Amino acid sequence: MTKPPLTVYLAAPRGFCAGVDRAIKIVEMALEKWGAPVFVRHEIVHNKFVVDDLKAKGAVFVEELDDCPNDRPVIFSAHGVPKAVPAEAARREMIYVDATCPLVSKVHIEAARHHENGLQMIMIGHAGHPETIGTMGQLPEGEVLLVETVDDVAIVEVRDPARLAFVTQTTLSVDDTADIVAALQARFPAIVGPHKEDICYATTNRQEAVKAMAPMADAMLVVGAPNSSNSRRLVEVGAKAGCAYAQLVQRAADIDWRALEGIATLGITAGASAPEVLVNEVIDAFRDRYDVTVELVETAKEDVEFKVPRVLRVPA
Ligand code: 0CM
Ligand code: SF4
Repeated sequence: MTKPPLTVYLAAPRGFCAGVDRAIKIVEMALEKWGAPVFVRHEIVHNKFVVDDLKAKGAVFVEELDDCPNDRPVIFSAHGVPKAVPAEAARREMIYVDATCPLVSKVHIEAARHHENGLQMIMIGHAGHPETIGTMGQLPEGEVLLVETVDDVAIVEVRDPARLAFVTQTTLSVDDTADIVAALQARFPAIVGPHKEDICYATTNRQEAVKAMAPMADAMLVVGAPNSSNSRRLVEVGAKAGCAYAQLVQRAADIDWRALEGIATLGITAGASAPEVLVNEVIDAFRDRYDVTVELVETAKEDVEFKVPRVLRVPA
């Protein structure tokens, strides 16, 4: 039986970013250095496949430091942690390694600097996301106000409108965040902040590629996890850019074949925490059913790399 033709538009850049790559390597290095078990506070990156692979090598994933014994090393995830977490680990004399992405650490430093200058902080982010919890946790309780939407900006109660600064989560929608920043600047003209926002290069580039790909595709799949903020934003960006069906899939088994009946073009991308093997698994599943031609939709080239410490040092 002949297979129907399908053009697959493959977004570039897609998949692993420099921060994810570094965080995974840090866990692997810790396992080599200290042997199993090594504890990891929170999923090192938001991907079950990555986590399961590290579990098989001897990593133990927990949500809180309280769930770790004193005498085994613990690694903090790429999303960052409140200041109280390393402080507690030090108090318990634990070996800990911080795998926070340097681009998240940069936001932590910004927030601390504004606070030292006497400015009240507003964070644009999603409530409950570990990165938001980590960034807000750089300052004393109650010092950072969270806004999630333009509507929140209208009701946020600040100490002094003349002494304000903002930071953002790194994995937000570029367009939605621009609207929130504009609303903040309209209500608080003196507010201080980054040039645009703190969204990272990887988030920005993956959204740009989706914007180029989505209008050409009958349907679009984003390989990524439901708890991955940057992956979920890619689905939203795809739908907003005009793709009639944009869906998140963790791997090939999640594909809803019935929903895809009759398509002639398909866009595929992957969140910053999704390994390329899962992208290939999804493409292969389409090859089983269609005569697939792959076309790359490349909107940027990335060469960002973050150094992994050569030796994992135990904090003094
Ligand atoms: O922040 P997000 O939920 O997108 O995390 P992730 O693990 O899916 O992606 C990488 C990162 C960071 C910080
Ligand atoms: Fe760092 Fe951005 Fe990757 Fe998050 S998505 S780990 S901020 S490079």
